[in-house]
Amino acid sequence: MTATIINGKELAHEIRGSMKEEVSQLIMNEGLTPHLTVIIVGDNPASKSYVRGKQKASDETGISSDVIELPSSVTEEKLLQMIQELNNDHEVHGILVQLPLPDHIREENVIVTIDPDKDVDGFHPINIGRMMTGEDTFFPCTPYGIITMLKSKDIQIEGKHAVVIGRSNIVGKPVGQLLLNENATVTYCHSRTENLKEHTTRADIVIAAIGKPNVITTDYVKQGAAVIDVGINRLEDGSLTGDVDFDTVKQKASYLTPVPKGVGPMTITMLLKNTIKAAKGLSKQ
Ligand code: L34
Repeated sequence: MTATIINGKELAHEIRGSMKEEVSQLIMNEGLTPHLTVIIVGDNPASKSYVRGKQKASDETGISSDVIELPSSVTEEKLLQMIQELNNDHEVHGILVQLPLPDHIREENVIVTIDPDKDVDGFHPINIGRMMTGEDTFFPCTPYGIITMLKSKDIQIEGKHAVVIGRSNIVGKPVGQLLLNENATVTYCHSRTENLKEHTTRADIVIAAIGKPNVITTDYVKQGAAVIDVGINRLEDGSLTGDVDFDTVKQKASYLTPVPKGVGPMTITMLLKNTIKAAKGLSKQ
């Protein structure tokens, strides 16, 4: 068996095409241009590249955006104050603070300062709570992109066993919750899990969000499983690779996502989707 490759870049383009339509309708009919403000602190090259991707994708779909670049020496107080100003700015619909932040800034303080109705990352505890209780809200972009990829191929989630490897607040935990909301049976595995293979080889759907290059080899995967690779590992030669050993797992899985051109472009697309939702007014949906 050779897996069907789910090309996130192509799917992202398709979805952005219909979003572009939706945005131009919003502009024409309601005079409303969705606006996203991204804050980036410091000069982490990977963060800069992702933020450029977000700007480019916003432009493509007619969403207006701006990026506030702050030096890594910025104080937490100053950053929180800037977020407050954006909360009060009626022209800003979505606010995103690119992570990771420098060590002297407490991420959790930043996240709770963003107005939940502008929290297009879906990281605010209020929005996480809404997601857990099954309400509509801003879903975290990477998990939302993963669910969208599975659905784009009509991969059955309901009743299936999904194994999530990784338990970060931005990927592992929320993707497990979204899979549960779709009626999957969910197992969370992580760095302290004993006998990892025993869990992953029982999975119909594997979500690999470990952060180590090519560690998920064929002996972790059941024949015919759908495998989603969330890893973005940069090798010494500058190339990107996922957590999954693509060339071998492709021979065993039914579906597989590549890196690059897999989950990454979908993360950005779901951010745009959330920004449109924010512009329309989350509570008015
Ligand atoms: N606040 N911080 C906040 N929100 C997020 O949603 C993110 N994330 C993660 C890191 N920090 C964040 C992103 O934007 C990861 N991430 C992200 C976004 C886009 C891509 C990868 C990660 C992406 O487009 N990847 C391309 C390759 C890009 C390259 O070559 O550098 C791909 O095809 O996978």
